[in-house]
Amino acid sequence: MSRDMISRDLIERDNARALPTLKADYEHLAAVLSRRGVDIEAIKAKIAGFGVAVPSWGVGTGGTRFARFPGLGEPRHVFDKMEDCGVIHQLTRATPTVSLHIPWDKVEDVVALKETGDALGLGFDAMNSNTFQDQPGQAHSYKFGSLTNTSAAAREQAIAHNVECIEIGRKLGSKALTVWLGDGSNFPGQSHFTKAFERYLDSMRAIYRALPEDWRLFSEHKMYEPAFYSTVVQDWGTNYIIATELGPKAQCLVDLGHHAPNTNIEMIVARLIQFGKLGGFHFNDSKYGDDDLDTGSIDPYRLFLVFNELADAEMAGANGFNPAHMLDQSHNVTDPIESLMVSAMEVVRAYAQALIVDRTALAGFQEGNDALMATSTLKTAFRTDVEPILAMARLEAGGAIDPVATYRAAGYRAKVAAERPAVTGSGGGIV
Ligand SMILES: [Mn+2]
Repeated sequence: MSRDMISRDLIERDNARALPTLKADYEHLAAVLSRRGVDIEAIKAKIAGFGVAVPSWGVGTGGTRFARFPGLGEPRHVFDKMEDCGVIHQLTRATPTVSLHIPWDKVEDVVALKETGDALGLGFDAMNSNTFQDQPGQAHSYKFGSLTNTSAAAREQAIAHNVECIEIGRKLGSKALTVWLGDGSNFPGQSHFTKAFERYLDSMRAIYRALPEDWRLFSEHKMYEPAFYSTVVQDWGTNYIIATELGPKAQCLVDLGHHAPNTNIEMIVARLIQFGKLGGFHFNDSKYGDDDLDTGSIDPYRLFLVFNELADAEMAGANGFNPAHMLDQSHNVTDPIESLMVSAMEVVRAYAQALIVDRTALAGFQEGNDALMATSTLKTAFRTDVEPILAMARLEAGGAIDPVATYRAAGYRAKVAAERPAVTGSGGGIV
């Protein structure tokens, strides 16, 4: 039995109040789906088995390059972050793992961290390394790059840091390392594209060699920022080359915000699936750039279209298909716990909508070149309000029918605000 962050009595009281309406909605949706040949219980079972990882850095308030406006009761260290993640999972039952960031989450006692996760019912998803900023006292600066730095000593230091992340992750039960770096250039001519990429590949080969047998190495591409002229791992093409060059344990990580506006991300996802190189996701949403807004808050249809590809691959039994699902967001104007709960539910919602797409009909319309009916088939699924499935799955797993309402009723933020004095530099960040 997991340690409760929110009173079980409160959850049960709130749920009891909401249950009659949920039951009626669920029965209605069951009838609607049944007419389409969809078994609601089968969809609910898949939803119950689905999880998305919470990024440890997401439970602190983020910021922009202009300012950061701290929230109340922000986590002071990784143990506080784990408790906030425990709240999210207890209420949504959709976030069974946490994705840690080193060194922001580095602790002396890794065993205690593992035990905290166990007590809260939380596992550890991919480890994230950080060579995009200098740490106090480090010998070599990353101002001009890390894994691609022209200095061999700086590159060695960056490699050693990634290997350390693997070692910490092993003790926690993680099975993957995500590498994102800001290496690139701000001026034409500043960096030799080919030499920089050769250095990158050599560094990543050294990290790959340190991977345990059952681990995966995710490389994450990003078009620009912090480098504004060129970025070494700038797009999925370069990312695919990396994963192919390194070997079978290397796969590509797709952060939805790391593309040019209007990029057809779902098509990138399909390509990576086809060639066994889709490692996983950082979910978020954006209007202009790497905005790190809440998942599904701007373009929920795009999120659905991404999941349409994922559900298609899952049902087709695509070779090597096992993507990691993680959130990667920065919360500036909301309570991060509320944003992460809502975002996790948006991810699950997109998955549920994708599961009810009539794939037999869609395939027929595609073969027959019936564009209108093909796209209508997707829209029919997208327009379906699947909330009763999500809510019933949460309820049956011990979560809240309405997680935000129950969270607010619990007064958790006020409670931790009293316990946690405001601190700066707790590692809330934008990655
Ligand atoms: Mn990311």
